Amino acid sequence: MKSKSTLESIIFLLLFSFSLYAEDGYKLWLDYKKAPEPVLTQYRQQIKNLMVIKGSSTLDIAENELFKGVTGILEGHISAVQNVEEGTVLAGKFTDLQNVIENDFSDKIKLAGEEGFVISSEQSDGKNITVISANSDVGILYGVFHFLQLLQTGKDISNLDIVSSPKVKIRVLNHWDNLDGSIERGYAGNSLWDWESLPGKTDPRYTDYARANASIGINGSVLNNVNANPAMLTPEYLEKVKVLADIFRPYGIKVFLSIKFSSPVNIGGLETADPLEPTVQEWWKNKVREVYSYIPDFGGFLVKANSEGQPGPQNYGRTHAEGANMLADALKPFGGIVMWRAFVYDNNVPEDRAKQALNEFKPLDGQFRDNVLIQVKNGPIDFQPREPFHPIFGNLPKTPVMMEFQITQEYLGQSTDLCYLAPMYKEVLDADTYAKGKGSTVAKVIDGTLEGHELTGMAGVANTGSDRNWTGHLFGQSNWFAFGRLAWNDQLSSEEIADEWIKMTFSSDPKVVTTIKKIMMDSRENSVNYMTPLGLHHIMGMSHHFGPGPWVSRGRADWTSLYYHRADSFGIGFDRTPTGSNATGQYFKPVADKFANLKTCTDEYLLWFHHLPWNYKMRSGKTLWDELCLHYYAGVEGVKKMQAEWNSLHGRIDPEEFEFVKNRIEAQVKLAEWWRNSCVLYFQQFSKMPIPEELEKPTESLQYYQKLNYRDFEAK
Ligand code: BDP
Repeated sequence: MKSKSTLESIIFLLLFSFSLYAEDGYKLWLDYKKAPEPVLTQYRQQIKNLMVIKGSSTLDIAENELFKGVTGILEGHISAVQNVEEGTVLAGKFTDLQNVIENDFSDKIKLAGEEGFVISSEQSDGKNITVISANSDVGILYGVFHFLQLLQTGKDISNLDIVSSPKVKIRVLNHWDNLDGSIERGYAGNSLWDWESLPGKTDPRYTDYARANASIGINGSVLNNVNANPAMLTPEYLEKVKVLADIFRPYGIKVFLSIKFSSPVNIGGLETADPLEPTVQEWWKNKVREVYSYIPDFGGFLVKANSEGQPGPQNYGRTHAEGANMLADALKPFGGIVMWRAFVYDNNVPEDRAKQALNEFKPLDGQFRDNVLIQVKNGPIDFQPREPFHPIFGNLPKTPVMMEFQITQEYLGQSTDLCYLAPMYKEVLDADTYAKGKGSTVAKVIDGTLEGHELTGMAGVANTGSDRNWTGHLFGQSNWFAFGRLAWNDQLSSEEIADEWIKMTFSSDPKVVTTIKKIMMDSRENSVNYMTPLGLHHIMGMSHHFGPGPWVSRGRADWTSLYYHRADSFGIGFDRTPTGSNATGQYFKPVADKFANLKTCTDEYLLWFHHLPWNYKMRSGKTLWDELCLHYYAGVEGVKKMQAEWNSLHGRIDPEEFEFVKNRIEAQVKLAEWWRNSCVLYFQQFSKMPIPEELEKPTESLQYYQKLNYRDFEAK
């Protein structure tokens, strides 16, 4: 009896630890699960064998992936063939396939461009085959991943005719990783890069990281924090960087580095970093040459200069253009680029922070070298739950402007909250700047079509770390995924991307897909509601940026909450109309008027642009105060709904993943309530109006909520 129960518990433990290992989130969206019926039977009829025309390490990777994927999805062994047969999936460069395929598809392959691919159902010698082709090796790798995605998401593959190419050229993750292994605004453990053990020792995760990125078309990694340590450019570190670059290369990923503008002084022994000083220019030229001696395909530099205390050209009375151009000149002979950030604002400048970046950069339009991109955060303040699009978009017609999205949820509940960010990314990409009349969307600014720029890019501040599941919250993976998918194709909808990710990550069970999609699609609006509804912004806790902090009043004015919400006995909100800071005036005409006019400014941006009385009558007919309360309460209710929806999936997805997310949402409910109670009670001090009767009142005092420690709200 006793021994039996021991045996049982051993078996249980074994099973449990197996499942622990199997479904701990490590595999991301690349866990090639068996396809459900009826598609499984169809796929088995259509895919009989595989053939990859090789010739490079990238193509070896493509072949391995194709085998691994198809074997998993079809749950069976698939053989390699040397000649095409009926049902072959054939992958290879266009030049190698031309003669095998009956139809001429040279036009399609032209459209695919340098990195894109073609996937089509073709005939070869009367046999039906599926072709994955491209002009480059990495294009084939992307094509293979896309083909596998079609299978993972149950798509019909009988009549394929796909041509796909990326909308932007530079699709890059920005890692805010420090050399000591910590990550600024990282919520998934430590840095993936183990600088200590590099270059001697590598980690299989470096390869898995590269593979995951390649699977969604990401082609660059900025390895270190924008608040850069100058040591990054020393030979000691360049040797380590080289090892990572060598691992990433066959996956089509280029390495970039953040640099500290004062490096010539910090590590070069010079007395100045003045960009117009010949010795400084020489120093950078030599340094860049040295970098390329380690990494021949090095991507270039990312620069945070004259921003939040970082040194820059202005320390020497020079402009951002002069600083950027000096670096651009050094990189140009090697094909490198500069991504120069526009995240600049200064407490000592007596101007609305939201206006400062455009004021700074507008006069410089046309002065940058052709290998410089200006990297702009999606909104004019700082990765808030909701911001109007940054007025720089459309306003620097002569300069390539790239997007900087934040994937790590610094202001969106970090790794405690489930918040799917694609709707936020899309909101900005789809916004119309009217720079050249109707239809001048931010997406068109970014992908270069509005002004005819060749150099284009999109950056995402990464949420990856050393946690087994990569991103802390399992749903953080969906944001990494969504960023890559949108950088490839900004026309995809949030729903489509969610649909793909759910099927690839969890299951194709319709109940699972519908339920999770609903949760994801509602999640961001819920966050906005319990954090910063109606256009409020920057009212989070000081420094850690996690919980509520509408009361934050100490320190630099533009880092306080009071600066942004401006609540007083009259009302609340930041007047950015012509009677206030006139930030609305930075937008093109119809947009400027839309934001400035109360009749046309939508509720989402109301308090971003207007300071309004507490009893202001909203579109709903309710007072501003009542609406504000209702939004805060709706946010919490929304999370509770997500909780019930998630819990309804019990038994339908992997138990470990189920429990993990369940726990996180429990923590999120508490966090949302903390935000709601704090903000409502805090603002009530000014409005002096009652919380609408139908809403359940906070049980404690404002002082109580104010004293709570944010760490107690982090999901464990
Ligand atoms: C802010 C972050 C800070 C970053 C800064 C930036 O709080 O850690 O250094 O952005 O983007 O949101 O430079």
